[in-house]
Amino acid sequence: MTAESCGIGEQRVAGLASLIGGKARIRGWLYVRNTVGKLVFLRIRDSTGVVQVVVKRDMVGEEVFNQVKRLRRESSLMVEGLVRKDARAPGGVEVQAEKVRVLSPSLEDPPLRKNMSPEAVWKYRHLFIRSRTMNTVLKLRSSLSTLLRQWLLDHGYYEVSAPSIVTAATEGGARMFEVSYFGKKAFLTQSSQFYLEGAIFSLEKVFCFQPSFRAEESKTRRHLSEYWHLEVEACYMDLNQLLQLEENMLTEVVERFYEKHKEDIERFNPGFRPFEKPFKRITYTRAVELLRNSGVEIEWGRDLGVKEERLIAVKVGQPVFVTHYPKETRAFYHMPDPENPSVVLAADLLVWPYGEITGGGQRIDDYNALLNRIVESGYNPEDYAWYLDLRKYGSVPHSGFGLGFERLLAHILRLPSIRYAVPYPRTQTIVYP
Ligand code: NSS
Repeated sequence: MTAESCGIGEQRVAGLASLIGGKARIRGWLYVRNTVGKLVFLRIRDSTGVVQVVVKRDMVGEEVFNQVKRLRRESSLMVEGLVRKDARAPGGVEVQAEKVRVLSPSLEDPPLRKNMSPEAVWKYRHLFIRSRTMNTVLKLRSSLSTLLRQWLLDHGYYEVSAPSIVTAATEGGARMFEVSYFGKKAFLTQSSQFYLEGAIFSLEKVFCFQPSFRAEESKTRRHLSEYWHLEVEACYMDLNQLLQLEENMLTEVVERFYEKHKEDIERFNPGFRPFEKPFKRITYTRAVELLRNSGVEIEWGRDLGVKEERLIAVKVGQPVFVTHYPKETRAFYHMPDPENPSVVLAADLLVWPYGEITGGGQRIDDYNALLNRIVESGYNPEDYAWYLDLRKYGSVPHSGFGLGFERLLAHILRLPSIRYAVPYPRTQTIVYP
């Protein structure tokens, strides 16, 4: 019998408040069970919320009542009944069950508790994502990625796909996962940038949103071995225009995201305010001065670590672009500043406490200049022959950036680690489930 044929519309929990006095059928999972005398109170969750269901023996019959009384958490079930107003129940409504069907009883009590150890949280991640907290995080994640995509599509960018299995490093070879590829050595991609650079010569403005892989041996709260990377690349764009693009995209998307999910966001991060334009800007050289004035010992030429990035975000205000990094701290493809070739036209966007959430810059667009940098950086130009081709056939000035999607989400929600911003994290210690 379908829901329609018995005259009862199938409902989601969140929609029950509009059905008070009427009948509904819901399907979901048992969240909490309480027996009080001849009544069993079930809290049932679906993707939209939690509702209380009252089961009475004389309404559902002896057999079903006894089955429900013993039901373990996470059993899946279907309930039909009358929707009643009840100010004490979650969501302000209660369902008085007339019919209960257990779709599949849990075979054991699930290993989910309120205060689980971090080890257990990751070991049972496949079950833990059923929690109300993770349900909200995953919904917000889906919404934020949609808004970012939509913004880029609305601004004339095409989404392209890039391979995950590649033959060369973009960000330094030591941090690559090696794969055996039909007897040859290949790697999981660190960034799709080079493939996007290839695509601009066809589409001019492109982006991709897909995983990047980093074999970094770091157990910090801001590193994943596999993270979702939003990368954007466009023709005829210089560093200033790139920063403008990042600023516009992030302020508009985050504002829209905040408006749409204010209540949820504030529950995670009561102090959150959307980004405001213009973002602060500071050169690397000025940042070093500022750090030194704050008592940090740092040599000019050394890359900034997370502690330094945080301090800059606090001192200058956030978000802040740090620009014009020393050439040696950045990958070979960055364009040297014509006015001071010891620094490159690159910029990282820093926030507190995660530090860098985007990294990007203007690319070297001259064939010989790129070839020289590849050699100077100790790479084999043959490994980059196709990338060099992009400078051989109709090169144009161009720029792009990459955004660590989990870092942005974790920043907005103030999650304790970016691991919580992804359903199934991959880190140095987590590769299961
Ligand atoms: O290494 S990046 O700084 N830059 C690139 O990969 C460029 N090829 C991107 C481009 O211009 N198309 O990484 C970009 C961002 C960085 O700012 C972080 O927010 C994020 O990617 N990122 C990470 N997120 C999570 N975990 C790890 N390990 C990680 N590494 C970088």
